[in-house]
Amino acid sequence: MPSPSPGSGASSPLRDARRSRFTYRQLAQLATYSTATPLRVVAHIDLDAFYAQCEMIRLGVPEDKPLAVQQWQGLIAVNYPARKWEIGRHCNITEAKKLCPELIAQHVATWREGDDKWAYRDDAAANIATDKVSLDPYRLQSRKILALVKDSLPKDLQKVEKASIDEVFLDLSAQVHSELLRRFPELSSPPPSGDVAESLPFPSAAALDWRNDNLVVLDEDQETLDPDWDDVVILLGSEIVRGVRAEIREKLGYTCSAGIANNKLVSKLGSAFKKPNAQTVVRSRAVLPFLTGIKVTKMRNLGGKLGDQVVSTFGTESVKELRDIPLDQIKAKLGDETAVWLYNTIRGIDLSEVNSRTQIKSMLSAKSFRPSIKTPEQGIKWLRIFAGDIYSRLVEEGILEHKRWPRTINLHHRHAGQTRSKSSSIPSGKPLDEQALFALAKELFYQIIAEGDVWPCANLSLSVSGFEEGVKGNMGIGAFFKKREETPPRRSIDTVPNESSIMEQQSKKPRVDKSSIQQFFHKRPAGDQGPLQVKEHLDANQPQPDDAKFSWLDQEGNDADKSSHGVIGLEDSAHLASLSCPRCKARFGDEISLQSHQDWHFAKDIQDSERVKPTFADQPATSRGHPPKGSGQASKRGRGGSKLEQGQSKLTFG
Ligand code: TTP
Ligand code: CA
Ligand code: CA
Repeated sequence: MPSPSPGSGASSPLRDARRSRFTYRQLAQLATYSTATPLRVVAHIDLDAFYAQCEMIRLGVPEDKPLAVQQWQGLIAVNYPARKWEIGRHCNITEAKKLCPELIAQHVATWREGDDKWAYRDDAAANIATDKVSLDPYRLQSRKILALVKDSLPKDLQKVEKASIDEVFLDLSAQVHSELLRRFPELSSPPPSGDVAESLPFPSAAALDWRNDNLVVLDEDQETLDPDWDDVVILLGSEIVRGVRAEIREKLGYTCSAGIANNKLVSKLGSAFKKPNAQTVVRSRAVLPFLTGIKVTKMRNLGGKLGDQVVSTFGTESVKELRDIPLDQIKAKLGDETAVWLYNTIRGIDLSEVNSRTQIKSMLSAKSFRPSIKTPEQGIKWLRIFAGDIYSRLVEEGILEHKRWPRTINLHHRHAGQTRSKSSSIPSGKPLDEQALFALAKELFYQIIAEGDVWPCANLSLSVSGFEEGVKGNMGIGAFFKKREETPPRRSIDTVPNESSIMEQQSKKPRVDKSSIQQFFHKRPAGDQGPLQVKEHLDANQPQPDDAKFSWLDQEGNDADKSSHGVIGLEDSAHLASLSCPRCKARFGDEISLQSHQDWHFAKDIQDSERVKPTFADQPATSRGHPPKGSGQASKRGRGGSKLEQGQSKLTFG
């Protein structure tokens, strides 16, 4: 970490008669990543136009050239040069090319029915019926970036949470604590009174050098307050983040944006505040003014139904106005738990932990068919691809080293708006490879077919779940198999996903205020089949998945309804007006693009809501907030890791 410039940085202690607002205890808590200390430092890093940067780096495209990543006729990522031409995710490819004829449009890589590996194909856009999007290239880059972030932080003082394919949270508290004691040795002495509740001496640094950080500007009277330790720690955090970003840039070529604050909620809003290639520091004194400028519906978990309900109930989107409403009044409308959570959120209070042990809990590979498929042979071809896709991610999860192992395999089949599902235990005692997965999938498929009335089929999804930890320490492979054999395998359990099965899974959760939370959780609009399937894979009891939900992005929608949607012509402005995302109001040129985008929100919701849960559960009941589950649109497409380090995953077709 660079040292601060003499005289202007966070250094040069001189005793000051004043006392800090912070105590010795709060300082000490930094070293243990306590969420209770107001001095904690959390950063959120988000890659700029991520898929677009991946393609630019892969193709060696100069940085100033406009480039977009195409999925069928839509765009899923647009680089910043192209954004200058007013190209965005709302554009379809024709519209984008009209706006900027020089636009480089790179279609995402795809698997193709009957082919044994994913590839970048010139004709992918025209082959929605036979191709399935592969996000493996982006997962690979994502992993490289994550590994570099971890490498650039001290091994024993890091807490890194992968928050999505292109985001991480860092809890920098322990590293900052250590750096603080190094630069301000007087802080190492015990409190003179021996009482850890004693206030710290006031920091001597009168002015902090924020370099080119984007600082949230405050009223003059707040700015004239001398910096206290909360300002000093966040400056140290910001220096660390600058270093991490520089590493990513130098070693891998990517630019990213970051937010630094004292919790996840505010750091995430901070990283989005200024893009690209910028970092925004939100000091604790700036939190309230910072949030005042943000609409409540832009806040985490408030992008969906819950946010809409808040706006309609209280008649405002303004965080500032919502803050004027007394807690009791919010409780009366939203129930105690949601009210407390909302009350805290609009004040920038978030005690959720940065969780470095997030684990994938299910993996899913799926395809919606447009047109629907009509024969078992067609289905089998896709099952092969799914088995290969899932297996490569299992390898990444450490299945070859027996680190983690799924216990259940599940196949969903959609016909005439109805989803059928079969699952079975994955037999123990022999290695689980791609062929074994394929064989299990076929078995389930034949069981479904045997029930009759299954064609045409609009969607197939294969998933594995129920991960177990494998061998630890010196246990040999024999011990591993023995252990597994002790558990009798479950076979062929019929499960028809429906609201009740979802409720069952939900009901395993620690009890929460049903009236308030669950109503935001499951229901999607009638007739929308997608989420039902998705929720089938939702197990709120499990630890948070990794970027699993991003698999949702490669499902080409997974919505049977889509097979009937045509792409809507640009000139059809009446349709266009209706093709806007109800969440973020982004507009789309066709329904498939809109659906892909909504799927993305959907996946993010689950991810966000799952991530906040453990901390809420840890809190005392009285102060417990809650993650308003998915804001009514939650779903999860299980999927997770990704594939082998080098190149492409090979599928052996037999
Ligand atoms: P984002 O981080 O939301 O966006 P971005 O990285 O493209 O751009 P920004 O600079 O504003 O952060 O999403 C990360 C990747 O996820 C994005 O590059 C492509 C993918 N994605 C989709 O596939 N569909 C979507 O609707 C969205 C929002 C993202
Ligand atoms: Ca991004
Ligand atoms: Ca992101």
